[in-house]
Amino acid sequence: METTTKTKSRNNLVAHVKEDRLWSRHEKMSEFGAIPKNGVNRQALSRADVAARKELISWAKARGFNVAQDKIGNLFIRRPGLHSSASPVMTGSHMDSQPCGGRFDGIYGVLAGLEALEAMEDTGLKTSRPIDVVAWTNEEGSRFDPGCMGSMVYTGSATVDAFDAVEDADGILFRDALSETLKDTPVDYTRALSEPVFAYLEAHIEQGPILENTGNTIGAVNGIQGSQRFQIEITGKSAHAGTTPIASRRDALQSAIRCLTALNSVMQDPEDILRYTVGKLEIMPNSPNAVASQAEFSIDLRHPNKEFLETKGKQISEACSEAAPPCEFKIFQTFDKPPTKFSPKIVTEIEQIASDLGYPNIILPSGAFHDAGIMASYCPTAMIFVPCAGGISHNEAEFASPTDLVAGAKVLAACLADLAA
Ligand code: HGY
Ligand code: MN
Ligand code: MN
Repeated sequence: METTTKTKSRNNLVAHVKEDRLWSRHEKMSEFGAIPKNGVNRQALSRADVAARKELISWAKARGFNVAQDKIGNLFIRRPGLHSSASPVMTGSHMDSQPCGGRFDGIYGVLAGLEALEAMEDTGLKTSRPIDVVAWTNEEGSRFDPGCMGSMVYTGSATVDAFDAVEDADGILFRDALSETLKDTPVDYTRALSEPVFAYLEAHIEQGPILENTGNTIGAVNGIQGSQRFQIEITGKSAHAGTTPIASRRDALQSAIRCLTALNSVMQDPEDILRYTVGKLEIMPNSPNAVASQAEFSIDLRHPNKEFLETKGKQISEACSEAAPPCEFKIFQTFDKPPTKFSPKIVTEIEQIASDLGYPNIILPSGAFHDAGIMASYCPTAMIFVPCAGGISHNEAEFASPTDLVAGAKVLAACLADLAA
């Protein structure tokens, strides 16, 4: 008898998760920071980010949910439970995007979470635990390095002022952009950092081709590969392009080229599992007739094996110490997240619910990092993936279908209801 009531209430809840409401919210959100070719540039704490936050708050308030913000700008939408003092079940993701980002990376997890809360309101579902939808500050780490600042500060793996002095390309300090955002975002109250969380669940597009290639709608994500990020600064001496002999130059650009050539051979992986990316390269004074005095480049390094990743990370300085002279170089490590394992119990629950709802599903690891990677050491955590076309992401062409998006939101809603029961 008990199971049929539970199944009935789950089917009723899932039936109230609405594809068109979820899709139209994605369309609205893609207006904030819209760029050509259907992309978004909604970088952390930008005006577009603040505008998107205000829109989200207006949707939450329209349903009578409470909205709070903590000191690092994480935004929380709360649906109360019968036991208001019980630690909440939390879901969400990030609203900030890459400079040439897509309309689904991050924002999907926030909107799927809101959709789940709306469906619970529509069915009058009572949960014993409160449920929070969170929008984490600066997951991407493209404007302000590193990523996952909001979740790292929330969980205590970074202090609230750890990133104050981080500057963006225009010299704006993170601390100043944050205080602007906190001032401009209308919330009901300020939430404390590091409040306990019963469980955390994040819905996200896969950002890879596995679900699409295997014909699966739902990915029960069991972990995230390890991820390290570095900033390398090479210092030479600016000089006149016409009068300075090559032999006496300290050319930071030529030194960077030697370092990058050396690093390309160090980072060779015949199995093509290591992910080594140099995405950013800045030259100063960047003038055609002045020898470069400074070259700065980023390194993004990822691998599922902790020891292999650490070994590769350590080889960066060896490669540069050989290649950089006669210029000096400095290496700053800005992010270091070993491989993450998610909660097997919640992963199984996601698989079970997806199968009950008739969605083909598989277990898979995540190649991309997420705030869930930070939350995994704070509370039982897992992720739900949905396919994205061609696995394309961090690109304006990123696309996920309304049917796949709502499938993930239905599984999420059912999972949240079970966890908060
Ligand atoms: O870079 C990442 O893995 C994430 O998409 N920000
Ligand atoms: Mn993301
Ligand atoms: Mn991303």
